[in-house]
Amino acid sequence: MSKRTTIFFVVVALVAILIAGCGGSGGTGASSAGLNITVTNTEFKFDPAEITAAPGQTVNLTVKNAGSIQHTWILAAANVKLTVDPGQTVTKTFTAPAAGTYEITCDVPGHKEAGMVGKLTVK
Ligand SMILES: [Cu+2]
Repeated sequence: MSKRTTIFFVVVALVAILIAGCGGSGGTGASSAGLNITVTNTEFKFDPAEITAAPGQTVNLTVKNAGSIQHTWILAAANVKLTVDPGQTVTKTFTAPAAGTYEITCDVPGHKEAGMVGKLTVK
């Protein structure tokens, strides 16, 4: 490989890195972009149990109940309470609160104790 060819490939690689870098920062920097999250409830857990959002970000939440009894998905910090019957899917759009860590629970008696606890991390 000649010296000139080598320089050409180094320049191409650098441009590729720059383009990739711009795309990445554009995606994470836009906190106003909606975040789509789908959670599946079963006995007795949320999947995923832990979700992450940016402060003030619009969150389009979908909660499915794949279990055999009723469950809820509660994020008190954002005033969200979804009650989902078995086989049902419920959606809700809410605004992520300020930076912090918030608890998500199912308030059907005994479920939280059985492990229906999740976490929203806002950062
Ligand atoms: Cu439950």
